[in-house]
Amino acid sequence: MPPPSALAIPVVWSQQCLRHEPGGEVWLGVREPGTELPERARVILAALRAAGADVVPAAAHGDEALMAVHDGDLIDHLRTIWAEWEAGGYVPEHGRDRVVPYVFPTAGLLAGLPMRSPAAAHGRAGRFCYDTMTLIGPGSWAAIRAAVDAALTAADLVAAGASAAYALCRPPGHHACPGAYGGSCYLNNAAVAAQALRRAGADRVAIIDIDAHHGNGTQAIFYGRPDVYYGSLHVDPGAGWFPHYAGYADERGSGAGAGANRNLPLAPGTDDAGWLAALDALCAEVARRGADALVVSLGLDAAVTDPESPLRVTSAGYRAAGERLGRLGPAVLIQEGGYDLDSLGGLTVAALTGVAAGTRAAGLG
Ligand code: SP5
Ligand code: ZN
Repeated sequence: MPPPSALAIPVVWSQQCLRHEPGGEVWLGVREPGTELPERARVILAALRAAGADVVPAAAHGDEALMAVHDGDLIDHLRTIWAEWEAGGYVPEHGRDRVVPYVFPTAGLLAGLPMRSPAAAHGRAGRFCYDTMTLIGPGSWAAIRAAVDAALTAADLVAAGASAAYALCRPPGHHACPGAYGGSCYLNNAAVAAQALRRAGADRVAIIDIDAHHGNGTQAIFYGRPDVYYGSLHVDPGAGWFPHYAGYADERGSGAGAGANRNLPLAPGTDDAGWLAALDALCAEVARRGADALVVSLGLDAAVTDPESPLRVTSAGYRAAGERLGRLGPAVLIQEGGYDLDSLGGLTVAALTGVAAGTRAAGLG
């Protein structure tokens, strides 16, 4: 028996998630060291182990849920582009040791022409990647796919009756769209988990995204669907923040999905009080609409210590958020962003400790 103080939420993990080494990110034309590092997963795992959490290995899953949320040609591209890059000689001939695009087939470039599949790997890269910050190297695919398996394993645990399960996904996923990747994300782990819960029998799934950035990929995947609600609190893209083109309050879903999307953009500098008030509004909407299961995109980058966002949430704020989310229902928690290596472990433990308290208070487990 673990001590009663042990963190009672299983942590799903695969060592493969360490194999993605982006090797930096090209920001405004210059390659920088980047912040989405393997060390992020190491510090989170160490903190959760120290808090007494059980670590469960990610189990291999088939592609069914993945294929339901992403285009097959994006998945094929991610699976094969590194081998093609290597075979194409980009490393020895040009000194390019990662896949990074340079031409993007924007709506303006195509101007009505059909999408092509460029012959050159360096031309094709921009068909699927929408920024220059999301590089691919030799171990990337193994990690990308392992992160999906971790999300699916956590969804299995909740579908089988666990009150909560956390997947330590790396790379993160919420910026990955049906047919495009970016924002340090490749495949959308949270969307795959939500889809798996639907297949396991949940009629209505709610995704709440508390990463500091808007989850434009998750929004895009479910924008026209009424069965998966997406709600996000994030730094206001209109104030100049990534992803710049999505995350505005007037994006409410389309067609059958109208009303099932909610964005609460927050001013830079928002602290615990403002952030939790926004979260309360999202939680109230989910409770009002009803949901059979919850997926949480758990980014820790809203923290005051984080270098990638101007939000000012404390560790106590994350614990309080976890408690609110835990009260809402059985929850699959998916690791998203969070980049300050010194505080990241403690923030994750705080959030999950709150979730465990919330599920206990709600009598869920
Ligand atoms: C999952 C997640 O949190 N993705 C965040 C991606 C947003 N990255 C935006 C990066 C903007 C440029 N970073 C500035 C680096 C300056 N040295
Ligand atoms: Zn983020």
